[in-house]
Amino acid sequence: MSIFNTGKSFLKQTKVVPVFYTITDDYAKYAAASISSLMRNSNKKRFYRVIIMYDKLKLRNRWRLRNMVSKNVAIEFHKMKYNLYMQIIMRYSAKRSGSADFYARPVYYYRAFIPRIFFQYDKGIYIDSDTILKDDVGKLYDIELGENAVAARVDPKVQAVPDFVNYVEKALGISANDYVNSGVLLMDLKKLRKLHYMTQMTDLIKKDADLVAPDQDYLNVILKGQIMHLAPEWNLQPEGEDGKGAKLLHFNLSKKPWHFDDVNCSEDFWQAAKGTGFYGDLMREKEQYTEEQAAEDAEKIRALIEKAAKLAKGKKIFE
Ligand SMILES: [Mn+2]
Repeated sequence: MSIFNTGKSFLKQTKVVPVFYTITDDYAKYAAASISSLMRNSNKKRFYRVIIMYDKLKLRNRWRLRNMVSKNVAIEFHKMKYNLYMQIIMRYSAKRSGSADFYARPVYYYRAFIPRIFFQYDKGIYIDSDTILKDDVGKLYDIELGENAVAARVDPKVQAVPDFVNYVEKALGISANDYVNSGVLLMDLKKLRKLHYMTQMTDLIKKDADLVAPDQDYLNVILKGQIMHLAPEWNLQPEGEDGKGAKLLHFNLSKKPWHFDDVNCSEDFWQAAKGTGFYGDLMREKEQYTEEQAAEDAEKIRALIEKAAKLAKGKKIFE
């Protein structure tokens, strides 16, 4: 066992709620706020295991995250191995680095490895780092998946933009009423193993298709018809949505509380960030975020919408 494990392996795997984050050094500070909020809202009678998957992560960041460990929430790290799947993903991501390809970093695909790497679990939760828990994540874990492979929320950002709707319906062949956001996933790991999800994904990646939101597009295409729709409260997106009744806030796409002042529900983020060793880093990031960067980020979204519009006019991508 590495010194970065917390020594809580005595916890029975079946009783633990496993929650996965996938991060790089630049995400560590956001993940810290999310994990802090997860702890604060956890059921003190239950045990949770936060598993942070990474490729490269500074020792300093690992220490600071590990130090957040609490009585009922263990924190563990898993370093990604450069196996064949990882190589395929890294090669694919390296090729795509245009302004509209900011969803093409390898870290976005790590969630697909969860069923393959963590055989000890039959069920697990994946959460994006740009999130804040407002309720017990154990309640999300307890939702019955039935015959479905995953549960996720229908993507409100797609439904709000006609070019995205056209893209998912024409280019991917999925109704916008079914296309889900992959930022919060309740996964039936047993089922995903049985479906060879990772292999299916890398087989599609090998086709080298140009997509709008690769990891999310692959998930929707591969698991079509096997995705349960999660209540919006479990992936409430404060940009354009009222935060009332939220169980999980997801600062999806452009409006990040660590960049802007006027972000709905940003007080929830800063409150959670305060309890972590990353508060100063987050404050600094906000101070240093320039108008040029804001313009650049807005341009990325614009380019993404433009790309969606273009791809919607072409053939269906996966036949
Ligand atoms: Mn996100």
